[in-house]
Amino acid sequence: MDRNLLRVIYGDMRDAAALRRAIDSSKPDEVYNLAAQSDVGISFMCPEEAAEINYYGLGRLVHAVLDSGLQPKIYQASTSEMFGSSKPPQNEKTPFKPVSPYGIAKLRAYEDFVVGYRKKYSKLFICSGFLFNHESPRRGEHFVTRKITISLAKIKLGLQESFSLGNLDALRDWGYAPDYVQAMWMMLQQKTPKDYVIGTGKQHSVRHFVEAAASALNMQVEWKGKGLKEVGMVGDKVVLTINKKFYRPVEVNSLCGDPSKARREISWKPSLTFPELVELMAKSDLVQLQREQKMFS
Ligand code: G4F
Repeated sequence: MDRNLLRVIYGDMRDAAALRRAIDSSKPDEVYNLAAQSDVGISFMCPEEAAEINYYGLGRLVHAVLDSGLQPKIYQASTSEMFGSSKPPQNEKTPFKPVSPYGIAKLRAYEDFVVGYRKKYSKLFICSGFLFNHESPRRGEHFVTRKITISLAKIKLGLQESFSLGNLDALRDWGYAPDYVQAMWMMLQQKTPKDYVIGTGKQHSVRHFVEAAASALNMQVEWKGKGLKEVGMVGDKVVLTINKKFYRPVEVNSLCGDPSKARREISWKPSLTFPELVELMAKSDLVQLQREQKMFS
């Protein structure tokens, strides 16, 4: 990328004046609000921060746009966590039943500043994607997918013996992050603002993700025991244990997006299957670690 095309403006979702300055000085055609306290587990520990950034932050941003007199199109990152305990498959008509401070803050932001302000300010173009989990080799290491791929790659190279997870049976709809960024852009190219579910339509358990990532690295995981005593073995070695500190106080058990509306109206579809995504992530971590090993040997 040409570095001259990118200008970083310092700011904070908690600072209305900083947001106003960012809008005034960049005069954007499109604004993508991806800023969030995005770790669901952390939101149980820091619920005020979730509200401050994920709810009030969007309010400050929308007001900065309204006060500027400019009319950029705004994309708000909503999330499958807003569906919470609603049964899958989830689509745009599914009732929202969030169970985490993260999901609740995102839902309030959507209801007040996307749906509410769209009615209140007729010239405001604001829309939202209900994005299911989107992953890539760039995913933060505290999210479960990347935690699994990097840990297994380290185990494969003899750099680590084992790692721990929480709930292995949670079901998620995992897709490839660049496809989801494409969907956000497509939403803003529409004439009228509309909201879309973006997901692959397929769900897998955390357990299945572990098995697929191990298999991409030519390892086979076998499960022994039950509950907190369950372990994942490769050959005669325990590579995975369960630690209750990684369980959430309230879990969203089953998410699976129905992206029919996005397929129909903006021709969006995912480009990678689940096994392709897992393999991409696992092999990327393996290659990166091998490169680092060579550099420091
Ligand atoms: O990878 P996760 O932390 O993602 P989660 O909670 O589904 O949220 C992600 O996707 C949402 C939808 O796009 C975003 F809105 C949100 O910002 C974030 O990007 O956890 C996935 C599942 C959960 O059920 C969790 O309980 O994995 C389970 N899990 C089991 N062991 C674990 C672990 N999650 C983490 N982070 N770490 C564990 O050790």
